[in-house]
This record gives sequence, structure tokens and C-alpha cells, in this order.
Amino acid sequence: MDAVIVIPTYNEAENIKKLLDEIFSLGLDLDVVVVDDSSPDKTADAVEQLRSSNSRIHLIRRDKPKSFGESYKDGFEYALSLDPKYIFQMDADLSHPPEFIPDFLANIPDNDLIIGSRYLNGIRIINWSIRRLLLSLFANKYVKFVLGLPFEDCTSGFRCWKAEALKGIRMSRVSSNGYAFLVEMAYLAHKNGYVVKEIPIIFVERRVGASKMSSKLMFESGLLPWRLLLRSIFFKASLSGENE
Ligand SMILES: Nc1nc2c(ncn2[C@@H]2O[C@H](COP(=O)(O)OP(=O)(O)OP(=O)(O)O)[C@@H](O)[C@H]2O)c(=O)[nH]1
Ligand SMILES: [Mg+2]
Repeated sequence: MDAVIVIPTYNEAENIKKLLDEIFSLGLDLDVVVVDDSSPDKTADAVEQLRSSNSRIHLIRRDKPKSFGESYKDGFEYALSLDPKYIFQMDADLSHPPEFIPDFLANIPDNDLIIGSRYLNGIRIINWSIRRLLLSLFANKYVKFVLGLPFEDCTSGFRCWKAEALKGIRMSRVSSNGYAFLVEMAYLAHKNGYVVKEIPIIFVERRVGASKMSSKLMFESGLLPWRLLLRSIFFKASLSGENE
């Protein structure tokens, strides 16, 4: 199998069917793992129903405390057990258009990680307020500056990993959630010396359902660069490419 797409969901019942339809209509050799955090809107039941006619859809029903980061960890572990060449990360709310998946697949063989960037050679975001855009731009400049990351979009959740590269990241040491989880993973890829490439994507703000990224998660992202820096000072191993 070429690829597995891991999609975390919380209250995405109204989006997940359309997204899965769009993904599978590409006709690619890939499976999808949906990781649902016991969504009250019964997203998992909607996925279960789709699964009955498509064995390439997998479902993890989490009943542990709700967590974006922990959902990804569980999803990655499951995805790796399917032994694909590549593993994608993608949001369920149709913000990440599946039409870009072939671009990731064309680029990943020569790289360890592809980041779908909203900010490469311009800004490609549909339907964001100026406030939200400025916040995201600031967050990206901030983590880029503090951590010395050479990426234009450190908080993008549309990514594709070479499975071998993802295996090289010690997930048990990744402790952050929300946007901070995405930044921490990009930081570890960079520290591991991975070859990372950004490709342009168009990000479309969700039309249906509510955002789950709270101000608490944004605050966590603000502190994360300093936590990572302190960790790399106290645990030299992270600087020697062993990712602690
Ligand atoms: N399993 C799980 N999924 C989550 C959690 N929080 C968010 N998600 C999913 O992660 C993806 C990104 O979350 P969003 O709420 O869309 O975050 P965002 O894109 O920054 O916010 P919006 O632009 O307002 O949509 C979506 O597929 C969510 O359903 C969580 O705690 N657990
Ligand atoms: Mg979203």
C-alpha cells in the first residue's frame, strides 16, 4: 500500500462523508484511519457506516481524555501497523482539499516530510478574518524565529511523512497538543536532520461545524518554543539528532 491518511475528528459528522468521498474518488492506493474522540455528534457512527462498504476506511474510537495530539499518536501507531510507504495528516473539516494529495505523493519519495504550506510564495487562505490571518502569520514567524525553523508554515496540519521517517520520531516524548503538537513534530523532524519540503496548498476555512482549537491550545503553542529550547539545552541528545 502506498499511503495511509490519518484524520483526527471531533464533531465532524457533517464533514467526514464528503471528505472521504473526495479522497477515494482520487482513485489512489491508500487507506484512511479516522481517529474519533467519542464525538457527541456521533461522527464515529457515520464513519462506521461508510466502513461497511469500504474496507479501506479504518476507525479508532478513543474513549480516553479528548486530545488532538494523543489522537494523532494513536492514529500514527495504527497507520504504521498497516505498513504503508507514506503517512498523511489531514483535518476532517474540508480545509485541506484532497486534490493536493497527488502533489504530496509526487514530492515525498525524495523527502522525509512534506508540509502543505499556506504561506509559501504568497498567502492562500479562503475565508479567514484578517484577525485570524494575522494571528496565524504571527504564530508562524514567532516559532520560526525562536526555534530557528526554516519553514514558512509550521502550524499546517496537512502533511505527508515517509513512514520510515515517522518511525524515527520518538512519539512517547511528544507531549503537546493542538497547534503545539504540529510545531513540535516539525521541530523534531528538523532536529533529526530530515529532508523537509514545503509545497503550496490552498486552505479553505471550515463551512460546517465548530473550531476546536481553543485559546488554551494557542497559549500552549506560545510557550512551546521555549519549552523545546530548554529541553534541548538540558538534554543534549536532542541536538545530536537522536530526538531525545
Ligand atoms: N480526535 C480529535 N480530533 C480533534 C480534536 N480537536 C480537533 N480535532 C480535529 O482536528 C482537526 C483540526 O481541528 P479544527 O477545529 O478544524 O482546528 P482549526 O482548523 O485550527 O480550526 P478552524 O479553522 O476553526 O476549523 C479537525 O479534523 C478536528 O475535528 C480532539 O481533541 N480530538
Ligand atoms: Mg479546521
